[in-house]
Amino acid sequence: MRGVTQEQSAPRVGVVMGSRSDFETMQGALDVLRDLGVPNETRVLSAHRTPHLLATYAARAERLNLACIIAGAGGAAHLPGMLAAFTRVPVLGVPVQSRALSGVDSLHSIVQMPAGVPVATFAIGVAGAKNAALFAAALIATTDEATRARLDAFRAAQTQAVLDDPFFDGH
Ligand code: RP5
Repeated sequence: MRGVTQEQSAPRVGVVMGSRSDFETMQGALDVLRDLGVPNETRVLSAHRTPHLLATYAARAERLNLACIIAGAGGAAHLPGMLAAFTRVPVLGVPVQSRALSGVDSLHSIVQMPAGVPVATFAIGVAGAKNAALFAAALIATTDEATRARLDAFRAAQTQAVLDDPFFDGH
């Protein structure tokens, strides 16, 4: 029983960010993972400020057999690409909205990976963080029935919320 409990609480997704200042954005991913019951762990890792830690975390992700890593970063956002260089664990990149260029710099930095080292890239900001978490849940749902059921319920509730809106005319 103890072993089962440990296995259930072992992280399946890593949520990492380049700075504490990214937390407000990445909270969107953490909220979704919590609501869908996906065990996860969070780290601040910087491609620029803590490059060695980044490499260590990539090795940990493989050791834990994480389903994926959600990596958020802003500006010269090298974190997702560098993680992808160090591990075959799929990396889902979230461009954080930067002050100087509103996140377009982050988006371009993350999405324009050269062929051979892929990073799945999401929208700028909280929408991207939430969708990355939903995508992570969908990956896990391919082999985990409980996650599949929770994801289906989330989507059904989302649809129902539109149908229940008084402005919806039924057509
Ligand atoms: C990036 O630089 C981080 O991902 C963050 O979005 C940005 C700014 O970091 P701080 O100066 O706020 O720590 O590496």
